[in-house]
Amino acid sequence: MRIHAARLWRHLDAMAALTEPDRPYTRRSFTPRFGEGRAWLANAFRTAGLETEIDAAGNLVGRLPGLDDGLKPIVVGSHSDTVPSGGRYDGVLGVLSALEVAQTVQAAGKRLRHPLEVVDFLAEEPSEFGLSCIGSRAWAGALTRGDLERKRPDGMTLAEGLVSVGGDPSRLASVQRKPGTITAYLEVHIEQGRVLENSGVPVGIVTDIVGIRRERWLVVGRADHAGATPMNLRHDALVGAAHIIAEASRAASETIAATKPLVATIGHMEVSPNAANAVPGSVTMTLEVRSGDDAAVRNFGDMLQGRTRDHLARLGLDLVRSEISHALPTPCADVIRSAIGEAAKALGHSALSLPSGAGHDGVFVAAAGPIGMIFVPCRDGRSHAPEEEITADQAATGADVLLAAILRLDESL
Ligand code: HGY
Ligand code: MN
Ligand code: MN
Repeated sequence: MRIHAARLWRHLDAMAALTEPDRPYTRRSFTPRFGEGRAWLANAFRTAGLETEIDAAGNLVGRLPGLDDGLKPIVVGSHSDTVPSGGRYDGVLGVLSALEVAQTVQAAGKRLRHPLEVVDFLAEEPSEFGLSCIGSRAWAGALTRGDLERKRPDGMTLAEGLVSVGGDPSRLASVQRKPGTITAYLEVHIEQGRVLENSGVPVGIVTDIVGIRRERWLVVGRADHAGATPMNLRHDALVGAAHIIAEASRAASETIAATKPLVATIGHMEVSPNAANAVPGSVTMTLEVRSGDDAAVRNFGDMLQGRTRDHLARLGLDLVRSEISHALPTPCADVIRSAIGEAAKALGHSALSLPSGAGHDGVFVAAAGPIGMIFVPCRDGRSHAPEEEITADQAATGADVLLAAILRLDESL
């Protein structure tokens, strides 16, 4: 049994067309464009014969019953939201590969032993509410009351956001997937790095998913007139922020040769009053730290604050830090990694094992059962950019390996 490569590629093109026209490819969660993508997916799920609903956490879930509905479901999926001006394949390749598997099984007249669930998880990318993996976080029972009260810039709360996409914040407990309630979770994703492409290997077997910590850093100085304020009397928050950013990069670069290197990024910043003729009075930025070493991730902020404290004091600046989110490094299950390796081999593809430097919904789905991920190469390792590119063959390989791995796990678990 093989997937229908042309249909998968056609579906990828159809979803790529559903983007903010001036910023391909942008389908930000909780926006009308995202809603268009959801409508397309829900229709495709139903057309494929999946019993389809939006769960209380805003996830789109399509179900195929199994021969033995007493068995826990095999879950496959990813996310259809994007970062701004992001990629054409990040996330949506996994959702459409999962749909393709369901369509292929249906067309073959085969009924799996296990129920099969095809899922588009809500808001895997950091949303305007400042939180990522919203739908899968709810499955892990980790979406807190405080999270639901988070507001995005226009004042909408996350609770209201969930309702806007068809969820129901009052029923989140009903979607929690307790430990042992899924047989396996598998996700196809582009590597978003260069290892597979540089190795000339078409299939990646993910060993573990990196841990990610995000903190809000507020640098407080004093807004002043940019012309009338002498340099020695300024408390310029952006000068302090620049020092923090440079020091974060230096400190993270020192770990490059570590067994589990750490990366640090400050990719989001708001300057106030953000005027050419005003000395910046405050800067709010997001410090993001990732590593397979959770202790290093947890300690980085304190270390960085220590390294910059004197410099900020000399500038007369204060610093206010707060945690946004902290996700643990998550191992992929050996049983699923083996099934992926056997599937690739049976299909005549070479495969290599590698960690994921990107975060994924599997980090939260792992609370319910064993997870695994299949990577396919992307050109020059580019992602989170419009240049993200894969070939139809690479897309088909990922979906074929997903199908073959599911058939193995369906028999063996
Ligand atoms: O940020 C990530 O690692 C993922 O692409 N959301
Ligand atoms: Mn992404
Ligand atoms: Mn992704």
